[in-house]
Amino acid sequence: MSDAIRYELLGDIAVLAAANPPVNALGQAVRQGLVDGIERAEKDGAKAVLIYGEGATYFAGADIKEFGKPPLAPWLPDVCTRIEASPLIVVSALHGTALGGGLEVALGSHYRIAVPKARVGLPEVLIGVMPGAGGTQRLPRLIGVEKSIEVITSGRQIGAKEALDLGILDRIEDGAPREIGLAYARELIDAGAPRRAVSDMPAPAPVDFDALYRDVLKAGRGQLSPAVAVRGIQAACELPFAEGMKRERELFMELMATDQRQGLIHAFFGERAVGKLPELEGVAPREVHHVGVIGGGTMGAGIATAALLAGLNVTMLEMTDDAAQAAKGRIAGNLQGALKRGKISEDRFTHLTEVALRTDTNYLSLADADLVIEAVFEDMEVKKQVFGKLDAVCKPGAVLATNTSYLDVNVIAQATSRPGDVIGLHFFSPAHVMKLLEVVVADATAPDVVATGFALGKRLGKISVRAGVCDGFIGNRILAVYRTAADHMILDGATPFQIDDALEEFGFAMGPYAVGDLAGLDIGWAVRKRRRAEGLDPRARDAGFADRLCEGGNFGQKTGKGFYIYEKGSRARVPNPDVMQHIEAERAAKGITPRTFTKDEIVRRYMAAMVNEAAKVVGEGIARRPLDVDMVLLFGYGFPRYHGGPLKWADMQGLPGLLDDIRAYAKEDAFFWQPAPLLETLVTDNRTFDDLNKESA
Ligand code: 3H9
Repeated sequence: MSDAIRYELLGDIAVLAAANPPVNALGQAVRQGLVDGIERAEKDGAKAVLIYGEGATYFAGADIKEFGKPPLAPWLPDVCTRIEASPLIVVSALHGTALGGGLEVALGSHYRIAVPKARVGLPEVLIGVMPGAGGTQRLPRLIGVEKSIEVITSGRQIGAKEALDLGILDRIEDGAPREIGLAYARELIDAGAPRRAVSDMPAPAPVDFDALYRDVLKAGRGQLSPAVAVRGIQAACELPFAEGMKRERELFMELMATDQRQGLIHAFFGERAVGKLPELEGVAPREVHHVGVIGGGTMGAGIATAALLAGLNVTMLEMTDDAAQAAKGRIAGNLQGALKRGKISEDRFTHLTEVALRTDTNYLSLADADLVIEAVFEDMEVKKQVFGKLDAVCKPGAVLATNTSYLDVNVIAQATSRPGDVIGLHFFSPAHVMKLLEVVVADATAPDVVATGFALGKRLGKISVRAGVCDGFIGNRILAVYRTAADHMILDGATPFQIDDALEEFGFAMGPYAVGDLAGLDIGWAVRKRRRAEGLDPRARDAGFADRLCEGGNFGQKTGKGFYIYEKGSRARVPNPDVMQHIEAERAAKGITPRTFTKDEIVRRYMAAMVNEAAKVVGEGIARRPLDVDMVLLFGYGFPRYHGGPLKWADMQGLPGLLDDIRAYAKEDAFFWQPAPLLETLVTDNRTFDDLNKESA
C-alpha cells in the first residue's frame, strides 16, 4: 500500500485515509492507494469502506502538476469506476474543498456525508480542462442537466447546505470527517442499506446542446473548456454510461492538448507564485491597523473601501469639509454595493461607515496611522508637498505610500527624511474591485516596508506584484507601448473599431479604444501632454486623433461621446463618425496613404509590441520574472486569462517567430520596434520566458 493512502480495518469497516498534503491532490500514489485499499477491504471481508482526507481537506482534485505529462496508471476515471463497482458500501466523508477529481471520487462512492463547512465543485473548466473522471456523466444523473450545466460551466464552489439540497450530498454532520464517516458507515451497515451506484441511475433527457454550446462559448469569450464540457454532459444524456465515460475521456484529452489549458494553469500557479519573493523570506511586515488615505476621489475612496472591508480603521484626509463629506459619500456608496450583494450586514455597514471610518482635513489626524496612502492629483510638486507634511506628522515607523501611476517614487521619497519608509502602492480603479496591486520598490525602500506592502495586499485580497521604479512601472509602461502600436496602425490605415473587434475576438473583454472611453480619454490626454512637454524623441511617431476628440470635450462614456457614441440609458456603443474624420485629416496632413489590416495582423502587431516591452521590463529588472508581468496584465488590464499572460502567450507562439515579426516591423519604424535584448538572448539560446520563471522558483 502507498503511504499516500493509509489503510486500517476497524471491525467490519475499512478506512482509507488520504495523506498527501497540502491538498490531498490525486497524484499517482493516491490513485494507486485507493485501488489497493478497496481490493484489500474486499479481501479482508469488510462490509463498508470509509474514504476521507487527513489535514485540511478531502481530495481537492487531480494533481495539476502531472498535467501535460503522459498519464500514469491507474487513471482516475478507472479508480472511480473501481470504487463504485465494489460490492462493499463505500462512504466518502468530505471536509475542506472536495473539488474536481475529488468530487468525482465522492460521486463514485455510494454515500456522501460532509461537515457543514465543506465545499464541493467541479472547477476543471477554470484550468482549461473539464471533469474527466465521470463528473460529466454522474452529476447530470444525480442533479439533472440544467443544474449540472451551471455547476460545471461556472466551476463554482458550492457550500455543503446547497450541495445537500441539490442532492450531491446525502447528509451533513458536525464533527471530524473520520468520526462522522465511521458513524454513518456503521449506521448504513446496521440498517442493511443497499450499495448505490450513480451510474445505475437513468440518464436525463437531452436538451438543445448545440445551442448551449454556442451560448457558453460566446459567454466565455472564446474560452473552450466550458463549452466542451457541455458536450460531455450531452454524452451523459445520449450514450450508455460506459460509452459516455469514453466520450468524456476523449473530450478531456482534447482540452488537455490545448494552449488554453497551458495558459490557465500558468495563471493558476502564477497567481500563487507572484507574491513569493526570496528577499522577503523571514522578513516580518510592520503591523498595520490604522490606515490613512489622502484624497477621496474615485481612487482614494476605492482604497478606503477596500481597507474598511478588510477590517482596518481608516482616516480619510481631504482639503475641505465639503470634500471630506463627498469622500465619505463615495465610500458609503461603495459599501452599499457590498451590502446589496450580501457581502456585509446592515450592522457591519453601520460600523464601517460610522466607527471604522473617520474623515478629517488636518494632517495631524494621521499622526498615529500605521500606513498612509496618498491618492492625490498626479503632479510631482503636489506629491512632494504631501510627503513633506507626512514626514512632519507621521509617527516613526509609519509606512508612507504613494498611489502614483507614473511618477518617480525615488523623487517622492526624497521629499521626506525617511526614504526607507516610502513605497509605491499602485492600485487600479475601482480599487475595491480590481485585484491588482503593484508594490513599487524604490531605491531606499526598507525590506520590511516591502513586506508590509505585500501583507497589506494579501489582507485586501489583492494579487500583489513587485515592480521597480520607471515611468508607468510594469503595467502602464507596457500599456503605453501597445496602445502606441495600435495608434500607429490607425495612422497607417486601420480603424479603432477594427482594432477593438480584433482584440475582443482574441479574448479581451474590451478593445483598447472602448477601454479608453470607459476610463476617460482625458487620462491618456494628460499623459500625452506631459510626455510632449518633457520632450518626445524626434524619431517617435506621434498620433493626435485622440487629442482632437478631447479638445472637443469628448472624453468617452462620461461625456456620452468618445471613440463611440453612448446613448443615455444604453450601454451599447456606436462608432463615432467624427473619429474617422479626425483620423483621415491626420493621415492627409502626414502624407500617409492608408492600407488595409487583417484581424490577424492587428493582433500580431499589438501583441508583438506588448511582448517586446514586457521583455524589456523583465530584462531591466523592473519586473522580477516573466510571470510577474503576466499576472499584472491578467489582473489589471483585462488580458484573457486563457492565454496565460503576454509572455506565456509568446512562449506558446514561439519566440523566434515573434522576433522575426519585430525585426520586419522595424524596417518600417526602427525607432519604435527596437527588439528587447532579453528576447534576442532567449531566441539565441533557444530558451523561453517560462525557463526564466522556473530558474527563479
Ligand atoms: C481535475 O481534478 C481533473 C479531473 O476531473 C480528471 C482527471 C483525470 N494539484 O491554493 P492554495 C497546491 S483538475 C497540485 O495556496 P488554498 C497549490 O499550488 C483539478 N497542486 O491553498 C499550493 O502549492 P504551493 C481540479 C495543487 O487553501 C498549495 O497546493 N481541482 C492543487 O488557498 C496550496 O494551495 C482544482 O482545480 C492541485 N489540484 O486553496 C482545485 N491544488 O504551496 C485547485 C492546490 O506550493 N485548487 N495545489 O504554492 C484550489 O482551488 C485551491 O488550491 C484550494 C486550496 C481551494 C484547493
